[in-house]
Amino acid sequence: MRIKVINPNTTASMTQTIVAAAKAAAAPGTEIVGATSPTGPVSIEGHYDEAVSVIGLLEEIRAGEREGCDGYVIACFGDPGLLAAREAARGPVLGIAEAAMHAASFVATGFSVVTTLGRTRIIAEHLVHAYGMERHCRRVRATELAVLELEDPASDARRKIVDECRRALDEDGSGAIVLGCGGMADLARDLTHELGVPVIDGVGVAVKFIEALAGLGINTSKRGDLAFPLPKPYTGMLAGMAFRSK
Ligand code: 5HY
Repeated sequence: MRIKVINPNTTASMTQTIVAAAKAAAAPGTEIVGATSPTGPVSIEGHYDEAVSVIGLLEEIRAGEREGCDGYVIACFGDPGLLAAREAARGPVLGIAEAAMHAASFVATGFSVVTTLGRTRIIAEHLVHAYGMERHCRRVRATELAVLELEDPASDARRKIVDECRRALDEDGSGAIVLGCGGMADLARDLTHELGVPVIDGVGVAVKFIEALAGLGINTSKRGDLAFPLPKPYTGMLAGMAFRSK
């Protein structure tokens, strides 16, 4: 099985962190193909960044269809372009927010999300509602760390994340933590041990969920809204994004 793990921001070093977590989770025989978006923002920290990042993401999905990929992981906590990616793909496509929230709901009656900047909190809160996780998500918390500070040793990121996780466990009545950024993927196992509760990274979970779905031959439905996009002319700088009939 070949699973493509796509980092929708353009920071290749963050893709390395994400791919390492995906490979650590993958079963023997599962090939992980890592990809960094070829165009767009170095980090996604708001609605505009997210909207622009979707083009590069869809380019990687379309390339994956040519490369014979069986499934896809969107490794950004806003799950940007998830439904558009499902239209373009035959196999299952999972966003790390959706995957992590569902996994958390299997192991705790309440979880908190710990994410980066406060301005992105609303994006995660919208996803909590979109995925029907209101009854499980106690709170979305921000560390006020910029996404790229996660890679900066001088930012003291790990301590700030641990402190926010502890506040979530003490104040929100949560039994699990969902890490709110692909760039935090390398922290899950370590923080689970340190905090004594499930600390969930959506990259690893999404890989396992796709192995389960694709392994059972469960692909994205091509009936209705997730059918392949209708072939039509596109004009201007995105003319090449037009779909041709299958
Ligand atoms: C992410 N941004 O996972 C999100 C995190 C966030 O570039 N990768 C990003 O802050 O929403």
